[in-house]
Amino acid sequence: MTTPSKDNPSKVKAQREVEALRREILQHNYRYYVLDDPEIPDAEWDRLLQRLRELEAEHPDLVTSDSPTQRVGAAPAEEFAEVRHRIPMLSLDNAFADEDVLNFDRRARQRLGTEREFAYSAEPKLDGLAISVTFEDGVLVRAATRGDGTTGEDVTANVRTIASLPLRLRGRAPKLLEVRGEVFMPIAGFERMNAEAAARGDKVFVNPRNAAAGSLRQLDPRVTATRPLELFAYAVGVVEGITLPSRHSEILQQLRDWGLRVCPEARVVQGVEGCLDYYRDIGARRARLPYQIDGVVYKVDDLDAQRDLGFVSRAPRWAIAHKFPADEALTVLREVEFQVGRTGALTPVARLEPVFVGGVTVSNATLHNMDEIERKDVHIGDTVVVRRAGDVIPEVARVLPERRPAGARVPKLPECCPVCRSPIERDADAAVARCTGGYRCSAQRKEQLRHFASRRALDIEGLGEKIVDQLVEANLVAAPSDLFALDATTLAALDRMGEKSADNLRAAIDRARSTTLPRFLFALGIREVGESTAAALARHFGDLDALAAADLETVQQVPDVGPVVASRVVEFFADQNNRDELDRLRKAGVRWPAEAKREVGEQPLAGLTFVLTGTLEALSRDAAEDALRALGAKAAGSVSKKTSYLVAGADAGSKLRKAEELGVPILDEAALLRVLQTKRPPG
Ligand code: I6G
Repeated sequence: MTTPSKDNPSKVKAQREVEALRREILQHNYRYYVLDDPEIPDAEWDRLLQRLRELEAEHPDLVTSDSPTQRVGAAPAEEFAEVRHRIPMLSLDNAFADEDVLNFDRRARQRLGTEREFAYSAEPKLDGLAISVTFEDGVLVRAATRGDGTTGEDVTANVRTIASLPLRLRGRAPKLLEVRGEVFMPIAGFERMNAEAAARGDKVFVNPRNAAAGSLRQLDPRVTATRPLELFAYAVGVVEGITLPSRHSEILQQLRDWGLRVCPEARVVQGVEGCLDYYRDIGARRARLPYQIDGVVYKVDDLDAQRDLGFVSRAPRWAIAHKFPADEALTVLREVEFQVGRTGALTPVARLEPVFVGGVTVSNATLHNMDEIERKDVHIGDTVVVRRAGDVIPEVARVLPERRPAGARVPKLPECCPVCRSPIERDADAAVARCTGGYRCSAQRKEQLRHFASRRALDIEGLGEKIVDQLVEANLVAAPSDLFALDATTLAALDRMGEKSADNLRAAIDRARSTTLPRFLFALGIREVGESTAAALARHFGDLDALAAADLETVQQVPDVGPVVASRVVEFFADQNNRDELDRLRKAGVRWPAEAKREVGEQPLAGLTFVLTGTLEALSRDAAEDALRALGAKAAGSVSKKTSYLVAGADAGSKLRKAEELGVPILDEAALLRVLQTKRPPG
């Protein structure tokens, strides 16, 4: 709020009127958008806004960023800045059948040792885009897309144009509030917008979700402002300066009181039967809802129970998305082609007569493997059922043999790799066919490079699919070690690469030189060695040379490593090509701190639970949590009496206060680093 200028009575009067108008408009927006109970006609609302515009034009110094006149303020951007989410934006596990929901509920109650049924907060899962919106002292300051869950794009200027989203919260607002929700385009708005675009001869969007995504990624917020976007809030992220209620449903009510829209279908239901009834009810009304949804979400309503349940991998144990059955459509299978993956596995891909299914046009679908082709009795020329569920890759669900034309052919596995012409081998026990070309096959090289650079491996930001294709096709990169020799000039000469992006990619490659042994092992792409096996191998052997020298028996001593995985590991290090590549990577300067070798099963931090909050300087929160877990600790998301230590980085907020209240010992970043280096509990 601006400070009144005491010596100018007309200014003081104008300021009072401006503030009164803003309060009034905020309250009318709340009545209109949140309560769906407008108090005044639209024309009267327009008059209030017009009056505010006039006053602000007369007194430009009274304009504030949260004024309802300032929705389309910013000039077109050149690109979206990155925003790191202080709390990662996770995803939800999916349930496709009632049984999956029953299992979810049973597991959760077992974990908490309770027979009593949970109250669940249930709401539709909108088919839109996840968004994070931050309010400081009640004023909207930032909006970011989910991105990869850790880093999203700053779309503040565009999100500000969503008319129903308040630029200032109603009532007493916390110091800091991050709201999470879904941006979507209601069906009516989507149809109107597409009809107008078609009448102008412009491109139309294929479905409301794509339309919402395209609108949110507009560089010019004036364009976004013309798009009928909406936002439903469904959770909070970072919160400081307020104690939240103890149930999720109460948080939703608090969000409404602040003036945010929450899905009007949100309900509290009792137990798993209540969830399934809710699913059936929403399913029956799905086609009449004014927005597209692809399922419903259930969350354990009690936040203490949520905290105790925690997370598994990257999804909460206290919530699940119950999806509606996939959309299906009929089309004709024109051809079957084979794609080569990172380990040489050939995946048959159906080339289809394009068909509109689940809101998009599908012309390719997976057939998984040769056994599936046989089991489903697929013939080229068949009429097939294509199924698409949400973002999942479309698949050929079944064929209609009664419609099979004369001359339909059974797809044949090629005798040699369609990319490098090396012979094909079929795994003895499995349905998988593989190209034996290894690094000689450019398809395998491309996939291997993508894996090497991926976020959970060496995390080379900017090394996208198209760039990898070009690097391999131009023979600039044959193996991961070649990446480190690329200079910015070479990179800048690639398609879709400006000088700035080339510099950024060069810098990302440089940063990737310093990694950890678990990440490096995972990045090598050894068959059957996923992230957790890589971490177990690193823990057990301590360094790469010891692992490389180990025999089958020794590798099998690693917890959870059986004979198949062990033989893959031993084969990998026995291969001279792999050894040479490891030497080249070392020569290129790729380094990792030595993992202290620990005895089998030794977990020096076992039984301890750490909570990390605030910003860390030396390492990301993800990396710190991984490192703590590798030593046997639990990394939890919220502070409770069960927390052993809170690690507080810069700008730590409510968790720090809660830890102080509960007497939980607090560590700074230096103390955390000591724990990780000495591999001993603090103190
Ligand atoms: O992707 C989501 C859609 C809807 C969600 C979600 C949701 O609640 C209604 N809630 C959470 C906690 C997450 N994703 C991670």
